[in-house]
Amino acid sequence: MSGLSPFSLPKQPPVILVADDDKTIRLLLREAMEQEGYRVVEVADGKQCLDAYETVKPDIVLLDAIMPVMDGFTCCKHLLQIARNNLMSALADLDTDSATGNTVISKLWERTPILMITSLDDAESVDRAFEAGASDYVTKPIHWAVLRQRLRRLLQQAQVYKQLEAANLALQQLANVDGLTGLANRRRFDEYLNTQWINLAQEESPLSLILCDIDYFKFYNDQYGHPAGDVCLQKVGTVLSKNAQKHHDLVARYGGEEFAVIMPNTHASGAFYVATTMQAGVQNLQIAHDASAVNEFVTLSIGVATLVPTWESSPSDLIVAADKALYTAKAEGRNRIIL
Ligand code: GH3
Ligand code: MG
Ligand code: MG
Ligand code: MG
Repeated sequence: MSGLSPFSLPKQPPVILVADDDKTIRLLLREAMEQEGYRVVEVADGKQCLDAYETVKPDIVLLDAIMPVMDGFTCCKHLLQIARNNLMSALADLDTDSATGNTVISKLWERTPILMITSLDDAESVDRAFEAGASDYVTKPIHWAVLRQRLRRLLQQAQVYKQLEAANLALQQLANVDGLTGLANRRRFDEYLNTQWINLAQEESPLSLILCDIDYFKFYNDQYGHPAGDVCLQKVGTVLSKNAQKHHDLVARYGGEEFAVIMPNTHASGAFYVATTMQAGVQNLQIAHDASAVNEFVTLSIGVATLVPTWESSPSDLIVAADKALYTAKAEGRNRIIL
C-alpha cells in the first residue's frame, strides 16, 4: 500500500488497549493482535482501563462487557467523557468558535474507536453498547477473521478522521492567521468583532477597540529596508499579544503596520490602561528608528474607543470612533494615546 494512500495505517504500530477480566481471552487477543503488528496493553477491568487510557493513548480500545469493579458499558461512557474533555480544553486553547467545536465533538467516537467484545448477544446489550458510544460490537466466541477485519477497518477510519481534522485545522489557520506576525488577520478580526457585537448587544455590556499604528514606518522601511521592517512588525505584534491579558481579547493585524485589539466586556478605562502597557512595551523594545521625528526608537500612536453595542448601531461605528482617536493621536504629535 502506498504511503500516501489515505487508508494507510500510521507509521508507529497502532496501540490496542485490551480490557477483559478473563486472562485466557487476554492472552489469545494479545497473540492475535501482535501477529497483526499491533502493540497490546492489557488491563483486567473497566476502572484499570480508564486509568491506563490517558498514559497509553491507545489507537483503539477492545472492551469486554462483563467485568468486575466497572463493566464495559460504564467504562465506555467514561472513555468518551475523557476524550471529550481533552478535546474541549484543546479547542479552548485554539480560540475556535463553538460551531467548529461541535463538529469535532460529533466525530469524537471516530477518533479513538471502542470495540466491544462480549458473550452478551441479546439485542438489549447491543443497543446499550452503541448507546454508550461503542464504535462496533463483536460477540464471543471470537471469530478471529471477523475481528481482524473490523479492527483494521476501525483503525483506518480513525486515521482518516485524524488526517481530515489536521487538514481542517490547517485550513482554519490559513483563513484566520496573518502569515507574518502569527496574529489574527483582518478576516478573523471582522468575524470576531461582529460576533462580539451581537453577544454584547444582548448583554448590554461595553466593547472596546484599540487601534495602533507604528509611527513613521515608511521612513523605517526606507532607512533599514523592508526585511527589517518585517522583523519590526513581528516584534511589535508579540508585545501587543503579551499585553492583551484577557482570554477573550483578540489581537489582530488590521492592515500593513496597523494593529487592533478587540476587548469584549471592557470599559474605556480598562482599554486605556492596556493601551498604555502596549505603548510602553513597544517603546521598551528600543528598536532604533533614526528616521523617526518623535523618538529615537520605534513608537506607536494609539486610538481607543468604547461603545455599548446596540441593534441600531454597528461595529463600523466602533471602528470609526477608534480611527478618529488614532487620527487625533497622529495629528497631536504621535507616540501617544487618545481615548
Ligand atoms: P505615520 O506615522 O503617519 O503612521 O507614518 P507611516 O510612515 O507609518 O505611515 P504610512 O501609512 O505612510 O506608511 C505605512 C508603511 O508601512 C508603508 C508600507 O511600506 C509599510 N508596510 C505595510 N505593510 C508592511 C509589511 O508587511 N512589511 C513592511 N516591511 N512594511 C510594511
Ligand atoms: Mg468478562
Ligand atoms: Mg498606517
Ligand atoms: Mg504608521
